[in-house]
Amino acid sequence: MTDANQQGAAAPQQQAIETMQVEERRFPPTAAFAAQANAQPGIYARDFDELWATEAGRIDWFEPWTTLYEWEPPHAKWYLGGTLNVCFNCVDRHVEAGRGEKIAFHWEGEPADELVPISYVDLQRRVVVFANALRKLGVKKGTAVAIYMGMVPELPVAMLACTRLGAPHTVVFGGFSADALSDRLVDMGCEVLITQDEARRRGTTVGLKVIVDEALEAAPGVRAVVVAQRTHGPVAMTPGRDVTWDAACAGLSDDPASCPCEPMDAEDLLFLMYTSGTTAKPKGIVHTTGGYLVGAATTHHYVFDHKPETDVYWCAADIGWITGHSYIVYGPLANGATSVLYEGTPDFPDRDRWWEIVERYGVTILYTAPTAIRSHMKWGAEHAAKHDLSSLRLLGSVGEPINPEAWIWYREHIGGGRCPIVDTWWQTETGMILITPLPGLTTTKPGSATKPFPGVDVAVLDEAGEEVGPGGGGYLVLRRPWPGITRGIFGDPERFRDVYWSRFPGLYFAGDGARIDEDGDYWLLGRVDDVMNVAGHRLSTIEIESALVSHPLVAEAAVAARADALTGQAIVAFVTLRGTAEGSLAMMEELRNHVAHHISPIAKPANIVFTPELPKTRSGKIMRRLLRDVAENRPLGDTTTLADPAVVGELQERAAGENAGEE
Ligand code: 7RM
Repeated sequence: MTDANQQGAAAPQQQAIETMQVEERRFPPTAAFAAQANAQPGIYARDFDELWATEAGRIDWFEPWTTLYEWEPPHAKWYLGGTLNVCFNCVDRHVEAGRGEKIAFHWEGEPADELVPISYVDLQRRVVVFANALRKLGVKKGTAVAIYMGMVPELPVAMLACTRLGAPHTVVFGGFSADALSDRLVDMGCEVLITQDEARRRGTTVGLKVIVDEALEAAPGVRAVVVAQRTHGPVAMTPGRDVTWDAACAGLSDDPASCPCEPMDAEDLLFLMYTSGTTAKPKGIVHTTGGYLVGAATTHHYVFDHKPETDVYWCAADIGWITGHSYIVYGPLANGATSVLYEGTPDFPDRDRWWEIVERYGVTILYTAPTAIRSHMKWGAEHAAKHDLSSLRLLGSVGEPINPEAWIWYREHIGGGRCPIVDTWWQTETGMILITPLPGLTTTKPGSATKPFPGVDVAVLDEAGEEVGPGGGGYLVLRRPWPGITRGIFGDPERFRDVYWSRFPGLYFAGDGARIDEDGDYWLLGRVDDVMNVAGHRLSTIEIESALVSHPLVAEAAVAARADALTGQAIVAFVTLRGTAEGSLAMMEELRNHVAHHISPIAKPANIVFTPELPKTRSGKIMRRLLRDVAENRPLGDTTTLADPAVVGELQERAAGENAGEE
């Protein structure tokens, strides 16, 4: 604490966010990968208009577009005048081209004996029947539909059936609370809800329909509920409103001609994806049809170096997150991919489940989140070592900055030291990957998302809106539109301007901090709301967390600030240890010194709370806002989107204990 104070008094800094981490490891592409890569030299030099006009050719248009884009910040439109159908592009055209027998999804249930290969023609039949069922329920172009399911085959089928009819959907994470669900149903004006009886989770079942029934008390606009029977568990059915999936589909045609793909305008609403703000009501992020699909398909092709004939691709995210929309469903299917779709958790029945899956299908491309990688690190490399992972040729990361230690572990223990890693930065609002290595071209650095995707114009600005030079930290902005950019917040244009466009007028402000290094590579520093101010130094969370994670006994760490009389704010670290290691005062001292040595005494946590789990969202992001509340002994804000709400209660107790110990 005194170190920080002295340093702060001696050297107040001008930077918007200070950076201290030095990472010198470099991983250039191999010649063999480069030779076969989808991204070839010259791609970064492509003209913006040429690039997005040419890439639009990946998609089949019913009517060709006439204007590439229109841009009047904050409003963007792409491929004006074009008409298309997303389901046609993701399903029908592959069948028509003779690729109907190709596997679209290797679906695998949580019970390991449920393996269902779904070919493109199977997918088409399922989608057509279900679209016919929705039509019978009165769904047509423009009808808002909600989907509240786990990772069952019916989930992508329901999404594609909606897009076939031109009905916009919102997918709500299976397991969100009744309140979270009803807020979204009401905000979008949903008339129909598609769900399942129960979801399977870690060997037990979680009732979804029972949550739906509670949610619908507050969402009277929903007039029909379709219930897929995943477990055939007992559920209450409301006559006149609820119908099982099978009953809704009974006797209906699976002939594509019986339910043609609705031609949609490029700018018609495709879906809403709600993101929870801190306390305010969730924002319905709008995505439209043409630009979104071009953006998802193009980035999926180049970033994952995807080869439809030979790759087995696995994005191990949940479809209820934007990552699942763009990189399990729409991007990969538009590109005719063969994917793995897995229902369960990584540690059920055992901690090698994922590696068993990689071996079973010969997965070549794996895309996951740092939180999952850190869990596997915590469990130990021996689980991966039991399986043949030699099919893997490319690894991806998304969702949070990846700690360099986790990046190296992923490369060594999962990628066998031979696979390029793409650390992909993007958001619900961006719809598609925007900052990423291109495998075969980019020299990667652990912890850096490296370069903007071709055609994407990114900058890092200081408080005053000036560009910061190499090495400086600041605010990440986008200066030009891209096809997948959100068209707004559903029903709330003012909030849209306010949240994203008012900090730097005319520029899209992502809410993230970033630094650019001497090579022009980007290092994401986390949400600017999480930046801490210690004795006049503005510190990002990631570097301190990564310093902690680089200690051999630390599995995972998150830092937050609490008020401090001397330094303004003081850092509190929440640390999960590996294996059987125990927290102690000696351990705390060791970790504080470790941070001091690895980055700077300024960054030394004032205290450390040891905890078996950190509070995370369903998509695995650490909720530092809640940690701030815990560190400050404040009542907790909204916890409804937590993966496991019990975690914070326990944390509060531990933090109270630690604080008492300090005094
Ligand atoms: C795709 C997704 C968006 C926020 C974003 C960042 C963080 C995502 C990375 C990352 C550093 C990454 N959509 N984020 N990817 N930070 N490096 N590769 O996560 O809407 O759920 O979240 O996630 O803070 O603003 S999201």
